Amino acid sequence: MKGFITFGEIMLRLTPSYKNERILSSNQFSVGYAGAESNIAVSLACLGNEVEFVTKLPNNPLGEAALASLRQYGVTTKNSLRGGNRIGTYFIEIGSSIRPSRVVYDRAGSALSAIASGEFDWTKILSNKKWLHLSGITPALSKQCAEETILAAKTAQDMGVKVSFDLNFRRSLWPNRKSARAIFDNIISSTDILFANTGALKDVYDYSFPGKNKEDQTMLAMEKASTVFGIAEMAFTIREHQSASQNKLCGIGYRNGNIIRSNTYQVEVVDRFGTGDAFAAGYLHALGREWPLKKSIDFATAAFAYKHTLIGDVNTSSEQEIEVIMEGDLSGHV
Ligand code: KDG
Repeated sequence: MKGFITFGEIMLRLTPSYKNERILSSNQFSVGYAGAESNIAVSLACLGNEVEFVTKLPNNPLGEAALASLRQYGVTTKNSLRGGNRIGTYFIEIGSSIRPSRVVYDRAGSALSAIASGEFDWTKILSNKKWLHLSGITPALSKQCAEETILAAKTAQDMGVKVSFDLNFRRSLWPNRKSARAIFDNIISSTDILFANTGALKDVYDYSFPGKNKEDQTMLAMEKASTVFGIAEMAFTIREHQSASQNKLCGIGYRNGNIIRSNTYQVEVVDRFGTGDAFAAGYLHALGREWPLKKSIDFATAAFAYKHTLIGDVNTSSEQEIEVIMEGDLSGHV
């Protein structure tokens, strides 16, 4: 068995073409195609892995362009469906100093959100695959997307395909936290590796984690998650805002009760979108390579840091490029 599969929505990403311009006043937008799970697929492909992305896109040039944007990096899409009315779209306004970044979704009724039961044959799609990656965004898109995400996870588990799940809680996509919780619990029961951060766990599960710094809080969160969910492997990110454009980053890895902190990076934030995806892809790549926990979490965090410096959602760095910046540990506490 080999190769990764990711399942989710890839969208048309529109960003004002001029730096610091607002969505409201922009009359020129830069085009990209992205989505949490497709970002991970591209990143895994750039790191040298075999990876397939599964989705549904309209049978029009926008759907074609979205798939082509993945194929250019070597991501295969043979089980992706064509049809439905429209591609999901989102607009991003990159923030600066006192003005936060902003996302406007225009994705209701997208081809993926409107899928019907039975459109994806998960047993066929997952045959001969080693890993399935899912995120908390896809089940938020519609009732059928939630059922499909749960079915994909359960089928993978039954077939011996490892499942990774990134909590990726997007508040604006859910009616309330309770509905997210019920579905996440279901997916997590089939999950081998969990990606998250303390903020997401607090938001969804209302947990609080005392601790003198973010590292202590994250370690407590991981211990709690391992007890509550029975998960043996997790990788969480930690971010400290030093200023609007300077962040200090690290990651914590948890494997069978062992917890390890990664190297620390200070980055100038060019574009924060997709940084968690770069982290998850880095960690999955490390798992595929069977690296020890310390090297795995260091690599994932270096990929996380690298993505902050790139415009767009996708981390296109190679294994060698990430290894070069792994030398840059600041060794401070976050
Ligand atoms: O993780 C980055 C994603 O948030 C971005 O690519 C858009 O998939 C997206 C979403 O639904 O927010």
